[in-house]
Formats: sequence, C-alpha cells, structure tokens
Amino acid sequence: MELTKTAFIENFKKRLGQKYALDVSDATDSELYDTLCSLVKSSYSAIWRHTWKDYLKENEKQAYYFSIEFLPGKLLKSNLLNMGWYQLVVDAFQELGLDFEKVAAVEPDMALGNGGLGRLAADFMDSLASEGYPVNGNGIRYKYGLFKQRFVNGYQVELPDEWLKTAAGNAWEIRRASKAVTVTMGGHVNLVQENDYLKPVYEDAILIQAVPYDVGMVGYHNQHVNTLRLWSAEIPDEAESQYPTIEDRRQIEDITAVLYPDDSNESGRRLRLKQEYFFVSAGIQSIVRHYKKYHEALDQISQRVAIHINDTHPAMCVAELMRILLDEEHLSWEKAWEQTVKVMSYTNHTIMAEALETWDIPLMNEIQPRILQIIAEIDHRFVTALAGKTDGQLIERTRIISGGKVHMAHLAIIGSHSTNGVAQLHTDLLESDVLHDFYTLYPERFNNKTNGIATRRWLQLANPRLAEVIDQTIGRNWRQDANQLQQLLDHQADSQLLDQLVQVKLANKQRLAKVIKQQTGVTVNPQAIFDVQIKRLHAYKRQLLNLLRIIKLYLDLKENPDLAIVPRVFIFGAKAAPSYHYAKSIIKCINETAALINHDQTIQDKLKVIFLENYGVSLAEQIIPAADVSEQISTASKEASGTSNMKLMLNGALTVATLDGANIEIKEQVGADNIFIFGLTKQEVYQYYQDHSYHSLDYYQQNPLIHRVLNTLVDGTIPNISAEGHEIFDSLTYLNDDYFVLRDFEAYLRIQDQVDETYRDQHKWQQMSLINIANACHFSSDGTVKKYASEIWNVRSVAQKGGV
Ligand code: 26Y
Repeated sequence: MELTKTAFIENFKKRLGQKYALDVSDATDSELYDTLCSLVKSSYSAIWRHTWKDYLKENEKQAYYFSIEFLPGKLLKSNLLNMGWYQLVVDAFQELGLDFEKVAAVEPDMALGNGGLGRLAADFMDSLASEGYPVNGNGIRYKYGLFKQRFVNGYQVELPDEWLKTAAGNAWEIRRASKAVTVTMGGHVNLVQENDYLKPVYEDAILIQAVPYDVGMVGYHNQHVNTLRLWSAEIPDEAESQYPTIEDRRQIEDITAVLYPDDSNESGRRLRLKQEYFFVSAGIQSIVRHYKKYHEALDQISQRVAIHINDTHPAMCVAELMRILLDEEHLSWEKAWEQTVKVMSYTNHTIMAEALETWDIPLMNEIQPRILQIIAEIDHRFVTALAGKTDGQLIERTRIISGGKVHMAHLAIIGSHSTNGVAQLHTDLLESDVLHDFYTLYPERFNNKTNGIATRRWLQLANPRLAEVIDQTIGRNWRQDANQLQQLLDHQADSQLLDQLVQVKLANKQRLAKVIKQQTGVTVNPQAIFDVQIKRLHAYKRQLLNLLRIIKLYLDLKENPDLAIVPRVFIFGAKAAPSYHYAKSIIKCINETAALINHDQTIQDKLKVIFLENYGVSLAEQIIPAADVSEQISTASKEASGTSNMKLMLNGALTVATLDGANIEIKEQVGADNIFIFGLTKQEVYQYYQDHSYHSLDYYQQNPLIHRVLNTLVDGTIPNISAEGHEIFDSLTYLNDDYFVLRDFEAYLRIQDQVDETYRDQHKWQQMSLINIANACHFSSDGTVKKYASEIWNVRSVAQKGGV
C-alpha cells in the first residue's frame, strides 16, 4: 500500500471526477467522504481477496466469532491508520484546502451494539486482523442501530438511529447476493425414515433469504484483511408469492430491523429469538458450505473450523451445527456431537441473573421446531449419560431443559469445549458460584480470558497528542507492540516528560470543553479535575453513588462557599435501556442536579456537572483522552470485567475503583499506590447475601450526612424530581439498597478526598498517570486475542508484521 502524497491527490481527484463529475472545490463533505472511502476500499480489496485465498491455499483452520452485537463506531480513520495512510491523507487534504476532520465526521457511527460486549467484539476484530489471525466475525446488519439519546426536560428520549439512510450510508460494506443462504423458521416438522436415517419434512415453514454484507477488517500494517459478515433478512425471490401483503413482508424484514436496546433487561422476546436463530443459521450454513467446497470429510470439520459463541445469544450454534451434520450430512449423532463440541467455545459476560437467557419451550418450538427437537435430544443424552453416576439434583440443575424453559448458558457449556469468563474475578465467580455445578462436571473446560482494548483506536487515534509524546520518549515501536509501552516506566523521573503529559491533558480537556459548550451551553474550566463515568446506566454500576457525592459537595459548598476543594467537572455519558425505568429515573436526577449546580452563581467553577447526550464510540473518543479521574465503582462482584476502565487508564486517567472485574487486575499491574481502591469486597458482599445483615434504612436513620444527602431527593432541594427522587430514595432506604450504595458511601467520600490531595501534588499525579499509561499494555486486546487463538481456537497467525 506504498503511496505518495502526490499520487494520492492525483487518484483522489480522478476518482471524484469519475464518481461525481466534480472538482474538489465543488464537492460536498459527503461526496468527498464517499470518494475517499471508495479509494481506501479499492486499495485494500486486493489484499482482502488474497487474505482469504491464502487461507484456502494453506488449508488454514479458521475461527468465526458469532456475536449479536458489533460496535465498531467509525471506520475511516481506523482503516487509514491500519493501512499506513493516515498522515498522508491528512497532509493531502490540507494541500487540497479541505478540512479532513469535517469530512471524517460525515461517517455515521456503526452502532450495532449496546455497550461493553459489542465494543469488545469490535476491538477483537481489529486485533485479530492486526495480529494476522484467520478469524472472521458473524453478526446482524441491523437497519437501525442503537437508539439516539436526547434529553428533553432532563428525561431520556429515544430516537431511531437510521444510520443506513444518512448521506454517507455504510461505505464499507459489500452486499454479496451470490452468497445468500435460506433460513427456515416456524411451521412443523416430521421425521420420516429414509434409507438409514430420519429425514425432517417441514410443513408451513417460512423461508427467509439471508443476504450477507461483508465489511473488511483491515490489519495494522500487515497486508491482512479479515471479514466481518453481517446478515440481512430478505424475501427469497422464489417465495415472493408466499408473502403477498406488506404486513407479510414486514414480518420478514423486521427480523434484522432493530438492535435490542437492552443490555440486561428483557423485551421483544419473540423477535429477539428469531434474530438469534436467523444469524446463527445463516452463519453456520455459510461456514459449512464454504468448508465443503474445499474439504470432503464433515466428520473432521473441527480440524478446520472453530466457532465462538459470544455470550448466550448465539448459543443455538450448537443445535444448528448438529442439525446440518445430522439432517443434511447424515453423520451419526455420536460423530456429529463429537465434532460440534470440538468446534464450539463460549464466553460468559455477566453474572446478572436477569441476563442469563432462558426461552419458553413453546416459543422455541414456534420459531424452529427442529432445533427444539435437537436441543431436547442433547438434553436427554446429557441426563442419560450422567444418571447414576452423579447426584440427581446436580443433573436437574444443569440440564438444558427444565421448568418449561430452555437454558441457553447450559446449552452453550454442554455443547462446547471451552467456557471462559472475562476477568479473573469473574471467572473465579463462575467456577465457585454461578456455574459451579458445571465446573464440577467439566473443570477442564473453564478458563479465564481477561478482556482487552485496541490501543490503535483508544490511543493512536483518540489521543494523537499523547501518542506523539510517547513516540518522542520511547520511539515508535509501541505502535506495533503495545508491550513496549512499559518502557515508559524508565522515565518516571523525567520532569520534562511529566510536564508534557500535563500539556497533552490540558489540550484534550480544552477540546472536550468545546464539545461540552456546544452540546450543553455550559462553560467548564479545563484546569478543574475532569471526573468521568462513562458506561451503560445500570443500578449495579452505581452512577448513583457518584451522584450522592456530588450532592454532598454541593451542600458543603452552599454551607461554606469558601471551602477549599479542588474544582471538579463531573462528566457522565450513559444510555439507559428504554424499558429500564429505574435507570431512567437516575438520568433525570443527574440532569436536574446538574441544572441546579451549573446555574448556581455561588458555586461558580468549583463544581460542574455535565451529562453528555448520546454516549457512544465517537463521543468516548473525545471524552477518554480528557479524563483525569476514571470512575469504576460497581458493587463488587457485579461488573464482569469493564473495559472503559482500561481505556481511561491507557489515556492517563487515575482510577477510583471497587475491587470488581478487571479493576483488580489493574490494581495488580499498577500497584496499590497508583490507584484509589475503596469499598466492599466481593467476599463482604457475599457475606451480606448470606447473613442478611445489611439494613440500609439504618444508614439513613443513623448517619446524619447520609440523612441530609438523601433528603435532597425528596424535599425539593433538587427541583423537578418529585417522582424520580422518591423512587430512588425508597430504593435506597425501605427497599434495602440492593447494590450497597449507602454502605460504600463514606468509604467513597474518603477515597475521593485522597484523590483531591494527590491532585494538589501535580508531580506525583503525573507520575501515577505515567505508570498507568505504561501498564495499560497488559490490557491490549492484541494480547487477549492471542490467548483465544492459541488456548481456545487453535488457530495460528498467518501474517508478517509490517513497520510501525
Ligand atoms: C440477553 C440480553 C438481555 C442481553 C443483552 C446484552 C444480555 C447481556 C447483554 C450485554 C452484556 C454486556 O455488555 N456485558 C458486558 O460485557 C463486557 C465485555 O465482556 C464486560 O466488560 C462488562 O463488564 C459486561 O457488563
């Protein structure tokens, strides 16, 4: 992809002329954007072709990452960076008198995910390509991405995200009609004897055309492009007459219309199950078809194919591969099962009970009766194999079908050879508690793979100023190998470097201050501490704990306006699931508190509260480089891993954290002196569950400070929250505060005082910041995917690394 600026400019002008018959000076930003994407795409397409042809030539084992969510954000800059074109294009645009940033902003965020799980999948795709692994993604091409969030009178309002209808559309996808497959759903199925096998005969089934849209996943400087394949539901040509009315047609097209804006609560059950079967069936059919083109023996498929089940949403992969091996390839049950278990692996992302999927048997039967039959048979054989050998109750607790429901996590664990958690504490909890029964049955299947983040997006692209300072300090090799960031540890005493870190942070804070001003009209002081909590809004993540402290500070300042506190800007970014009433009430309370504080002249610059609308990947890229403090304050044991914690530390923020998820590993890496840890431990939380000795009402009644702070929710101090304030007040008092907010409140205040004190010593602060940046390399997703590749999928890297 060697290219000179002059050649690029030449090509760009030519392409613009061909596509739009325009000169550079006459083109709109979208036309310029589209032209640039088209050049980028045509430049990597030859490599893309070679990548998969090489897989075939080398007879390479390939893995497929099945995920109902992918959250890549924008791809233009990331593709330019990975192709080695970034600086060249920026310079060329400047020479042409064009505003590169404005043109890049035209791209809609590809928001086909809710939060952590979807973004992790996207960071993995970047790392897998950059490490040269033959691994492709498989998901859904939702017509509407995650809703756009607006605040109206402080309330969250959801608007549709019509990302495909924007002027830019999705410039990166290639529709591959020739690779479409047919997915069969609904109706009835009968098994009829034919020769020596049972043939399923479907009646009244619906046939859906699954059309793949492929997006190239460009590796970093390594001539390697993988595929993210997203499926769209359409009416099959041959079945046009079966769907005469608009309503009929909509039923089909609705399958891939919306992403469920729901990261732990349930909604739209039937349609979600259809989505799950749709992308599972389409993906597995296309894998088997591809495999058969080049190999004969389906009973050896596990040697060439690995399939990863990202959370339980694609757990039907187990049954679908069995269906194809049995019904279409006529393998024996035993052979098919042996191969299926070897092919499949599963990641669990949560211990929250409400997010562990189960489906009612009649619903499963309605969506795909043959799949239910196969699951029932797997369940039956599981029970039979264990009967008499182990405790009967354990069998009841672990079987797939029980209580009238299909337990998807059970299907995923029983039908695969590997189950992993996403941080050490989370994996320990799975083994000792949540999945303990399975751990006793299959201890060898359990393993940990701590999450990671793509340093290319979260440092090189999001924070070019910091990247440059790092280049000047340790050279550029860290751009290819994140582990090199550790060399920064040799520069802790370099006060010139520490000063540069201050300058970088300040510039990033000024940049964010502009965004804040533009979006909210509020002016914030870049000299203040920027204190950031960005993640989905959920009770267990405890945005509320943060809010209560803000209210406390406000009361303190009202009482004593001269109080010497380090000025802080509290920044929130969070979407709540539309059906999650409590989370939406918290948003309203934060917004009203923000309005009260931001407009109070007596508070001035000491305190500002900013809740930015529509948090997503692109906004995260603006916020994270500007953060001084990273809030990771979930109730211990509840956050499986967290990944914003990693992104923020990589950008030099210091972490205020509970001992939860990956925070524990962050602490291990940076040392207890370089992180602010507080609050209940997992053991203490579990102790409370056991002895029921937590009584939150006592904290309200007996602790004058808590009393005073909670009263502001219900006594009119914070205006316009009469319903929401009471709801939250009650949850924390009479309803016994499920997430121990009041229990951890004082510890949280104390640790935050320590944050203030440390911040006053800027030299110390910058040193701590540097130690965090250096150690963030332990959380590079490049490292994480290497472990998946070698320890779970058994695939090897096939690309040579290029320069930096
Ligand atoms: C079944 C449905 C209700 C559902 C939909 C989405 C259930 C779960 C989810 C998404 C879960 C999720 O995003 N989990 C997060 O995964 C991250 C990546 O592993 C973790 O860092 C984070 O702690 C976890 O909450």
